[in-house]
Amino acid sequence: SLGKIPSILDGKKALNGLIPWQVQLIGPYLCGGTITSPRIVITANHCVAQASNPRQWSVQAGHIEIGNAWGVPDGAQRKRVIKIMEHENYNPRNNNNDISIMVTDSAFEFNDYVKPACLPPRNFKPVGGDCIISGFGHTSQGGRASKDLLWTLIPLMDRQTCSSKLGMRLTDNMICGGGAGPDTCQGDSGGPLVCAYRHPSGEKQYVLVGVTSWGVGCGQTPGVYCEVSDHLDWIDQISSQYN
Ligand code: 4AZ
Repeated sequence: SLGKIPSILDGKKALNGLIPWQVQLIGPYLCGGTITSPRIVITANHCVAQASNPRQWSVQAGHIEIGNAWGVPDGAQRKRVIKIMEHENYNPRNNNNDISIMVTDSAFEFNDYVKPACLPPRNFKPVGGDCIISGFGHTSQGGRASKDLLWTLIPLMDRQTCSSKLGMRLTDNMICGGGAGPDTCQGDSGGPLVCAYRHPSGEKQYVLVGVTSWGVGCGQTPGVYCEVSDHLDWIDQISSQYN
């Protein structure tokens, strides 16, 4: 089993191919993202709100060590971003609708290490069970980015409890996970929160439930995620243009 490494916050090192939908955005800020179809990456709108020119960004998939501007490691796939669709109702004051869509210049080649995450069914509300967060973000509050892709399990938390723990009002597009303990932190933003879903066929799959968005510090209070199932029509509409 994997050793415990000080984390995403309290995360474990991802083995190659464990989180194949995770990408790292290479650009002005350290952020994560999720591949949902060959040319589509979902990320947080706050990652691109101050850097909305697609030429500033590329995305790297298929690698579990943090990338940089200087070269593409063996086995990794890096694509230029040609279009960024910001959510038209993103609110920078409270991070409502903190989701944006990136379109890459060409299709990712799916293999053992690069695979899309499934979108959740409409109105999917994961209940109970744990979800997975992942990223190259800071391993402690005010700390440094992780050299390795880290992941951990977190439980979701109901919005009311979360709101009272954060002392903040939450919109109904925000979902909370974690609490004291494993958590996302700066640099994990835009990355995936996936939860297990039992497909009608009986098969269990992980679906993209949230986009890492914000929190009050790291590891002390719940992290807040933008709820993907609220934005399925928009995601489908754009994705279908880039098949
Ligand atoms: C951030 O700064 C950030 N603990 C992301 C997630 C959390 C806190 C901060 C949640 O991008």
